[in-house]
Amino acid sequence: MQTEKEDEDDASPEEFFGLSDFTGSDSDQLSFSTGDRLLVHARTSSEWWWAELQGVFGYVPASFLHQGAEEDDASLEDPWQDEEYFGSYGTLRLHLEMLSDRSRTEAYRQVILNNSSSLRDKVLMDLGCGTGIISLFCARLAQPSVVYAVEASSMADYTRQLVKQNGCEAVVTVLQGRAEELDLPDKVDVLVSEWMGNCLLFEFMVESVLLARDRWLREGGVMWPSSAALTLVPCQAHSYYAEKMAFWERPYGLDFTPLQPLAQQEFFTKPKFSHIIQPDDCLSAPCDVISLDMYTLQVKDLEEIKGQFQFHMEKSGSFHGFTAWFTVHFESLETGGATVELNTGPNSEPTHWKQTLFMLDRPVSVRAGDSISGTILLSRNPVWRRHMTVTLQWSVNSSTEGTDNCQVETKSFPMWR
Ligand code: 6LC
Repeated sequence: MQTEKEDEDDASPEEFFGLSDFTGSDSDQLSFSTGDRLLVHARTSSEWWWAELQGVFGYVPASFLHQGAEEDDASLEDPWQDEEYFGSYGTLRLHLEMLSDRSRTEAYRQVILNNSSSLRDKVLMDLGCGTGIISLFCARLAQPSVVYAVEASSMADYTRQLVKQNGCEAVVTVLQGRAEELDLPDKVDVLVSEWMGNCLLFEFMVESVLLARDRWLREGGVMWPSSAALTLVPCQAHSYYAEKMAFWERPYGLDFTPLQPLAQQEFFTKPKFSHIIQPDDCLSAPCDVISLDMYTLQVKDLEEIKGQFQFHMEKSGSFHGFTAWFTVHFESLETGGATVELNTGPNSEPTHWKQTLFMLDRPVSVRAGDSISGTILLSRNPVWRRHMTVTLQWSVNSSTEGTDNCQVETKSFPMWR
């Protein structure tokens, strides 16, 4: 054992290369460019390593580095993981989940129905049409001249059959392929898509939508959804905490607390998808932290999206973490028509997205009147383009104790790499 430890300490630094440019945000961090050769002296944590670049030392984000100048795993594998991604949409499981989600599917149906007269003779694109439900709603509930139903997965074969089976083949044209490689005879008047992932952006299908907008939406055309927002709330999560963390305190009358650091690492490092937050577990009113305008949003804006929050506790309780969800809006094309909203939050019908829970390492007691302020940062993974890291930074300001106790905490949650 002793010799192994010594070997580790004496280990010479490992050579890594910059995968993309990184600009350090403080003097402890080392800035570098794509292709720079760095020497990693210590893998301090799973995310931050202590490294050297031309004699200068600092922390670097592990996800921005790769070993071996050319043959890195991302270049062997596709950074979009399209084979796996479109492979999974080639089976029924996800389509069943999406179609069974009534709030989601009904929201799109309502949009078409509310705008049916404005859609008359229009050219539409349904990007990522899956089984073609939105395109079929368009053909059945309105009279567009054509609907281009674009689908990259092998489901497109079946979608074509479904279009025929439902007598919509004169209007709906199914195009199998990636929207990025599409060729159309004309631009479209309306670009409709259901692109939202967990925590709004996960999967980054939104990039395909933005590229299609820039290439295929005519001047003055319509985007559905037209805008999107990410909402956050500080919350309690007693039962999840009890199930994954408090459990180790006294199972079968024994003390298993030495496993708690492991539990924290295993259960609280990544966010919990598919959380259902009870309105009662919200400690304050929620706050929109990020708003996206689907007309002006640019692909490059997706690399880093920042938001701010300030919450005022409405009740006392245990602050276990933050819960996030999103809302999208569909503008009306009819004069005086109402906007349609698809809200995936705790006060709306549950959807297949449910909510996303970000657990703190340890709960903090808060009292009514306290406030929690801070920032959220969504950083897209520089390599794995469908993934991102959510970094939360916050401080709790007590209403009863002095103002000198507001320590700033920070935690980064990879989703998934
Ligand atoms: C819905 C995703 C659907 O859109 C799924 O059927 C997938 O194969 C398709 N899709 C995704 N990206 C593209 C693209 N670039 N070109 C063509 N089809 C695409 C995702 N919905 C939720 N996550 N809810």
